[in-house]
Amino acid sequence: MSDLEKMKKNGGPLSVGYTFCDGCNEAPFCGMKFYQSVDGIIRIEPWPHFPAAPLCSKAFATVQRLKNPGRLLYPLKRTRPKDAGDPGFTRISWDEAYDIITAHLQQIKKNYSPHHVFFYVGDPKEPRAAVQRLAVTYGSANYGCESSTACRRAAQLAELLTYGFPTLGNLPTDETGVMLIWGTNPAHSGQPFMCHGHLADAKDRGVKFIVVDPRKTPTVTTLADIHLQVRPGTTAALAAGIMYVIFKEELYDRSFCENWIHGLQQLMAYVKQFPPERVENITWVPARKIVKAARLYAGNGPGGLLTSAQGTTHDLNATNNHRSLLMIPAICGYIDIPGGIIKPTEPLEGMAGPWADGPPDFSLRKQLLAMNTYRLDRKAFPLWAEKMFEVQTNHIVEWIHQGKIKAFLGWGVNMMIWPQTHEYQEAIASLDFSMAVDYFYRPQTHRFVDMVLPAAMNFERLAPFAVHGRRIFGRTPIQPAGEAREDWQIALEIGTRLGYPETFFNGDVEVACNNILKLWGITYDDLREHQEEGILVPAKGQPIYHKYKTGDMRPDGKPGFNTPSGKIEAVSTDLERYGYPGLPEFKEPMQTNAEYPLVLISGARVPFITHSKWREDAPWLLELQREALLSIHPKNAAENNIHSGDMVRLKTPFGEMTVKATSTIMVVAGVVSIMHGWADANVNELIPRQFDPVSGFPPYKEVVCSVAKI
Ligand SMILES: Nc1nc2c(c(=O)[nH]1)N[C@H]1C(S)=C(S)[C@@H](COP(=O)(O)OP(=O)(O)OC[C@H]3O[C@@H](n4cnc5c(=O)[nH]c(N)nc54)[C@H](O)[C@@H]3O)O[C@H]1N2
Ligand SMILES: Nc1nc2c(c(=O)[nH]1)N[C@H]1C(S)=C(S)[C@@H](COP(=O)(O)OP(=O)(O)OC[C@H]3O[C@@H](n4cnc5c(=O)[nH]c(N)nc54)[C@H](O)[C@@H]3O)O[C@H]1N2
Ligand code: SF4
Ligand SMILES: [Mo]
Repeated sequence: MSDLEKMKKNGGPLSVGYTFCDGCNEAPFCGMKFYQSVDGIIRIEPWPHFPAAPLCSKAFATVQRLKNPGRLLYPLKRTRPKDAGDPGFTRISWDEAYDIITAHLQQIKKNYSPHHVFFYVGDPKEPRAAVQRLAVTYGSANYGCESSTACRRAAQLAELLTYGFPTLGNLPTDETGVMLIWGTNPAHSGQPFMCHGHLADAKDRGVKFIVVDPRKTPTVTTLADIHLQVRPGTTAALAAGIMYVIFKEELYDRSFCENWIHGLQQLMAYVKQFPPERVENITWVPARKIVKAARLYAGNGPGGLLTSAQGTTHDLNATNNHRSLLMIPAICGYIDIPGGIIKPTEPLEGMAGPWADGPPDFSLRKQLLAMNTYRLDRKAFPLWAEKMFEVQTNHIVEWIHQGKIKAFLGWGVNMMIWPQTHEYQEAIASLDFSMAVDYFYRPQTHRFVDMVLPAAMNFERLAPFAVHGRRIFGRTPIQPAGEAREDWQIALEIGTRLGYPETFFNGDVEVACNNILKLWGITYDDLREHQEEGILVPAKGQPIYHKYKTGDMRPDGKPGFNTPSGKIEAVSTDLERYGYPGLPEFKEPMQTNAEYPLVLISGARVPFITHSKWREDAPWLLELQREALLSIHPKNAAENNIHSGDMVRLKTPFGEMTVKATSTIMVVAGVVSIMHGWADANVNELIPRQFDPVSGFPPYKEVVCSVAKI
């Protein structure tokens, strides 16, 4: 008897359904199977056959979130002025909401230009393809997202400049001898089975691990043979020190380097300035450990890499820090070999990068490119604007004050993402019109907008479907609560009302999904027919390696890497073209001093919180941590007479706040760490509006600070 039959027999659930978890904003997501009775969804479990299976605490909490009585259920319109304190939001109909939005969009287009409307999607990535289509069709080049503000894109830019293809590294394979894990803690931030479980299996197989992190994370304690407990923001110096040893001891892959690295001699000359003893002074990592790590990595190939979307790019040297660590596997010749860093041979045709961004034809990438000259970030971050589809949003304050933006349309917006948050809140509040689509009313964001629209949750939506490798899965939504609508539906309906019913499929999300699925000759009905196992779009052949030799790395089919020189670029010709230094140079991070003796890492993930989400959304999770906690090393705690549970004043040169401290050896002495996203302890008010000159990223993990008991 199946589980379902057993439950039915006991008067249990009546139907099963399938959806994806959106708990950590990952896309692709983890699959969940749910059981529904007359009381709604009463049970979830991992979706059998789904590639990302065991679910974490957040996935189970999505059931409590679904039933949360505090959910947004109707469109809301502001009735009081922005400075009134209480916005006086009142319920309106969807018709009225759309009338207001389209009237503003049409007027701004007429009086200014379509580029004066800024379209934005936060970290919840599912709305992206539809919103990008909306922005481009309306005619705005100014579409940005959380990834182009503070997350994946700076690392991606570094990868494109250096390797010519995007990669955060790979999970180890049977061939891998050693892994370099740099600035990521997948034990807390990654999908449980997809990531940390695979690493633990590799450890059992005998793969060696080097983990670089200022904190003693569970990734360190479960995996590391060598832990390099680095001073935050000094990646380029540590990487140079490791390369110093690899070159000096001739452990590098000479033939690969000579044939495939552009600027090899300059790199060798540059890293000569970084003997391990000097690097120890800069990075706090003992010289002997640097030597040991270099020998372990270069001597036990093939070596893999796993690095972060953000651990090494939240500082003022973001691009070069990330570029420098990418050069370590490169000089060892670990690129595109079995067990090393691999560019997929046949990614699903039609996909450009992460699935959430949608296929180029659907997201209208060509049209977006054609409008490139109207992008607001071109002046401040020209190389970024050339390489990245999304606008770097951190200068939005200036653009609003200069009258270059008149309206802001956002899905999944959290204004606390920005450093000196209040400046963004005030700027967005001053616009002619702004709106945000969300699950909950978030005062820290919604107090500053004109309209808040209710989004259907993961169980309640059909779009988007999921793509894992070459396998595609659909879902079976339940009726949304109240008048909540799918993110895609909202974007498609706005587009339809703007006068483009065909482009927006008359607001029908299934027709929109079918428009994409036809790329692979299937429909949503086919996905329903193959509900549990999904549909595999077969590859034409076996994976191939050394694609830089075969011409499979470049769109023009010529041998080499997809960079201007055709080689991995130690010296980036693109950076030089824009007047930046070509080498991944080290830049001293902010200096501690008597007033600010500690370094602040903000945003190290905890397993049961995602950014600004998951506090009151699901009280089950709130039980695990009720308030913001500042981790401080016992030595620093003792120096300041601080005990776990004490309230302390955390101060940087840019702001201060009160927070509870916890004394732990998880952080290295000299560093304190706190999660971002707490509305009543928003650490980003303590971060300055200073930016890496290439990527425009803020220094979330670099700022100096002091901590005093109150
Ligand atoms: N100090 C510091 N700041 C950081 C970071 C750090 O490490 N340190 N990390 C940065 C990084 S990497 C990231 S990715 C960003 C986080 O990016 P944010 O965009 O801040 O992410 P969230 O807070 O998860 O989500 C934003 C809002 O989306 C809503 N939401 C959730 N799901 C959906 C959905 O499906 N549809 C809609 N319409 N709304 C939804 C949530 O309720 C929430 O209000 O923060 C960045 N900021
Ligand atoms: N539970 C949960 N999961 C999440 C998220 C979440 O908010 N909660 N967010 C999702 C998102 S949007 C993202 S981008 C990913 C992020 O995923 P990860 O990048 O793995 O995030 P963290 O777990 O914070 O790991 C980053 C590590 O970098 C370290 N670090 C800080 N500064 C430096 C430095 O200068 N050098 C080095 N080497 N390390 C440094 C920190 O101590 C931290 O342990 O997680 C995703 N998954
Ligand atoms: S790792 Fe957890 S929160 Fe993230 S998608 Fe999977 S189950 Fe959901
Ligand atoms: Mo992120």
